[in-house]
Amino acid sequence: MKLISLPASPFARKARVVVIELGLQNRVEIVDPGVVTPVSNNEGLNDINPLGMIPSLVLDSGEGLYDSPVICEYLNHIGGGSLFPDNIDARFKALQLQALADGIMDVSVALRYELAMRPAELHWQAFIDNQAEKIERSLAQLEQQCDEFSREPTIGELTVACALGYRDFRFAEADWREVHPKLAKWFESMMGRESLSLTVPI
Ligand SMILES: N[C@@H](CCC(=O)N[C@@H](CS)C(=O)NCC(=O)O)C(=O)O
Repeated sequence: MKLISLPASPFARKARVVVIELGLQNRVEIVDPGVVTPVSNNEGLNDINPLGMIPSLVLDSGEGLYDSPVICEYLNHIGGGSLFPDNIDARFKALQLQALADGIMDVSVALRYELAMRPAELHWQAFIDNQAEKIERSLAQLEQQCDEFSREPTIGELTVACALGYRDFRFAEADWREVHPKLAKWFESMMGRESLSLTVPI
C-alpha cells in the first residue's frame, strides 16, 4: 500500500500515526505527491482521489481510499487494532472526539490557506475572526473533556494530538497552553508516544 502524504499535513500525520501505532510500517510506503494546495492541480493525486487531497491511500489493488477517517479505520481493520472500539458507547465517543479534532484541523488548515496563500488585500476578516472563535470553543471543550480521555488512545485521542500539534506548527503565536493547562499536560504526555514524536510536522 502507498500512503500519499506530506509532513506538514495534520490529516496525513493522523494516518501516519495510525500506521506506527499498528506496526504497519512494513506494509505502508509513504509517498510524497509534490505540491498539494486548494489552488494547485496535482493530476497524479487527482487520479487517486478526485478531491485532490491528502492523505490518500493506494491499496495493492490500485484502488484509492480517502479521507483520513476512512483510511484510519481501514488501517485499524487490517492491523487488527482497537483504535475504533467495538463497544457502541466507546466507539461513538472515539468517533465524536475524532470529528471534533478533525474540525479543528479543517478550520486551522482553512485559516492557514487564507492567511498564507490568499493575497492580503483579499483577506476576509469576518471569516478569520469567526474561525478563530470556532478553534477557541473547541479547545475549551477539549480542556473540559480531557480528564476523561481514554488512557489507551483511540482514534479520537490520536486525532486531538495531531490537531494540537498543527496549532503549534502553524499558529505558535496563539499560545493555547496557558488557557488550557489540563490539555497541555495531557498533550505533553502523549508526545512520549513514538507514533507522535516521529511525525512532528516540518
Ligand atoms: N477531510 C479530509 C481533509 C484533508 C485535507 O484538508 N487535506 C489538505 C492538506 S492538510 C489538502 O489536501 N488540501 C488540498 C486542497 O484543499 O485541495 C481528511 O480528513 O483527510
